[in-house]
Amino acid sequence: MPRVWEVPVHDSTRVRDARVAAERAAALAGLDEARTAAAALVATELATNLLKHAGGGRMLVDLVAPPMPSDGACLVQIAAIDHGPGMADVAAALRDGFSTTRSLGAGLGTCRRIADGFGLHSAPGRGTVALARVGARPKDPAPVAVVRAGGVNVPFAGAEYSGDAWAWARSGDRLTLMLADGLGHGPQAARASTAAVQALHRAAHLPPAEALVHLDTALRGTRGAAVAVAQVDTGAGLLRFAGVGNIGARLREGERWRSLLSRPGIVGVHRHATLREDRLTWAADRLLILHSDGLPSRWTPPSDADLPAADPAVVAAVTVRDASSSAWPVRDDTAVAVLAPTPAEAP
Ligand SMILES: [Mn+2]
Repeated sequence: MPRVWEVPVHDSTRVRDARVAAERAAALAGLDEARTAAAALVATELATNLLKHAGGGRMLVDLVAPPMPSDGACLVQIAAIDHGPGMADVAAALRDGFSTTRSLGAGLGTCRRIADGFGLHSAPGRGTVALARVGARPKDPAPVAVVRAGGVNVPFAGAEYSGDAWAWARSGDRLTLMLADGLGHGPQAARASTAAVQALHRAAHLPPAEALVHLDTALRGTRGAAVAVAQVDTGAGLLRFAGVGNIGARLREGERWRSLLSRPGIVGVHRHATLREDRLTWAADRLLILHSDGLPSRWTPPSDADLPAADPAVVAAVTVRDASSSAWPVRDDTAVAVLAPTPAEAP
C-alpha cells in the first residue's frame, strides 16, 4: 500500500522528522547503510532549506516503484514543496558549495550528486519544488527511455496511507501510466488502488481499454476505484487513453491544454460493456497530467515553458502546490501522476 510521510516543516524540530521519515522509507525500500545515509542527508538538507529560504513548507517522502519489477527495487522519493519567494538563480543554487546564507549544510549540489534522480523547479513569487530519489545504486545505469513518468501522493489529513495510487509499466515500445483512486480514503481505499497497481503490471502489454477490463476483474471484492490509464506507444507516436470514474486528465499540446474524459463508473463494481479509448498524437511537446479528485476540479494547469523538460514528479508536485488554496480545502487523498517526453539533453 502507498505509505507516504507528509511532514510540515515550520520550525527546526521538524527537520529531524523529515530525516526519520526518509530513514523509515529507506528501510522499507531495503536500502543499505550508505544509501540510507544518503536519503537522510537529502531529507535534512531539503527540510533545512525550507526554513532558511521559504519560511517553511512541507516534505513528502514516499516510495516509487520502477516501471518493471526487473528494473530493481523501489526508490525513496523526497520532495520539498514551498510557497516561498523562489530562487533567483537555480543554476547557481545547484553548484556544489553554493549557499545564500552562512551554513554548514550540504547544499543542493551535493543532493543532486548523491541522488539517483533530482529535479528543481523554482518560480519567482510561487515557490520552489526540490525533489530527489535515492535508491540502491545499480551496477549498470538503466538505458535512457524516451518517455518518463513520475508522481506524488498526498494522503488526506496526514494519514500514513493514501487511498490513491499511481504506477507505470513498460512493455516493448509502450509505457503505461495509471492513476487509481480507491473509493473513500483509508486502508480499504488503499487496498483497492493497490490491487489496481498489481493488475496493471500484468496488463501492461494491453491497450488501456482492455487493461481496464482486467483491472475490473482484479478489483472485484474490493471497494472499487476510479482508474485512468494512459499509454504512449513511442514507436507509433501515439497516446491512448481510457478512464472510468472521477480521474482528471489534462494533455498539454504545445501551448494548449485539453481535457481527456473518463466514463462514469467504478472499476471493480460496475463494468461497462464497452469503453471508449481516445487516440491522440504523442510528440516532444506533450505533457500529460492525471489527478485524483483531491485536486479541485477547476485547477489551472501550469503554463511554465520549462515544465515539459522537468522531472515528471517535479511537475506533479508543482501541480499539487499551485492547485491548493485555502478557498479549496482538501477533503480527500490527492495523487498526481505525469507522463513527459525525455528531453534530448537531460537537465
Ligand atoms: Mn478521491
